Formats: sequence, C-alpha cells, structure tokens
Amino acid sequence: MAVQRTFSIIKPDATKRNLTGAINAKIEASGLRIAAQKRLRLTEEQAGIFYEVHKGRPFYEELCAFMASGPIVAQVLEGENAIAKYREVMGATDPADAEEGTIRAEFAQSKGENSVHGSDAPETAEAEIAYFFSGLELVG
Ligand code: DAT
Ligand code: MG
Repeated sequence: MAVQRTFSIIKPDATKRNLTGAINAKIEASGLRIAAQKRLRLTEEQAGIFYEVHKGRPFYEELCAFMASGPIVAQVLEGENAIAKYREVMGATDPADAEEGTIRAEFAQSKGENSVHGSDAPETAEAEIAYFFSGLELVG
C-alpha cells in the first residue's frame, strides 16, 4: 500500500483541555506523520458544510454547534494506509466502545464530544483536506 493522506481534526473538547500535544504524541507514536497542521475556529455554517453528510440526523445541529464552540486543530496525516490506520488510532465513535489505548478511549468525553475526527475513505480524505488546506500548505 502506497503512502496515503488522511484528514484529522482535534475537536474543541480536546483543545479546551490542552490535549493537543497528548493527541499528537499518540499520532506520531503510531508512525503517522503530521504533514500539515493549523489551529482555527469554525463558524456553525462552516462546520455544517464539513458535516453535510450527516444533515438531517438528530445530532446534526448539536454537532455543528459543538464544532464551532471553540478552537480546533486541522491536520493532514501521512503514512502507509493512513486512513484506516488513523481510524484505529482514534478508536470507535463512542468512547465506551473504543479499544484501550486509543485516543477516544483515553480522552473522549461522550459520543458527541469525542476529541478527534478522521476521514473514512480516500474520496472524503481528499475533499476534507481541500476544504481546509491549500496545496502550498502541504509540505510533508
Ligand atoms: P466518526 O467521527 O467516528 O467518523 P460519524 O462520522 O458517524 O463518526 O459521526 C460524526 C460525528 O458526529 C461523531 O464523531 C460524533 C457525532 N455523532 C455521531 N453519532 C452521534 C450520536 N448518535 N449522538 C451524538 N453525536 C453523534
Ligand atoms: Mg465520520
């Protein structure tokens, strides 16, 4: 499998608790490289576009409000099989189901406030990276 890119977000619940460094340590320990990274704050509208696929689900409004509630860290991660690998490092959506040692098992507060986002497929990774980063910001 060739080197692949995935898109990651360290969510507001995690930046609020000063967990950016601890989460990045887990990412780097897994062998993934943080190829690009920036801290920013989304509006609810920008969060709504990012999570458009979930529009209409009962948790959508709450999710958008949460994602706009504080700073996030947007990242591009690189490595062998990066998309699946990062999903493993993150753990299950609900921290109660996440395997020991994963980011969500260790840091997530609930199914909604679950500390990190990671792309789920090559097409979504590409679109999500393009939503947050220009080509000039991807330095490897
Ligand atoms: P993941 O972030 O693991 O890819 P997802 O794409 O199904 O999960 O959902 C996106 C986010 O929406 C998830 O990280 C947290 C929130 N979410 C999903 N299901 C939820 C639920 N049943 N209640 C509250 N928030 C939920
Ligand atoms: Mg998802």
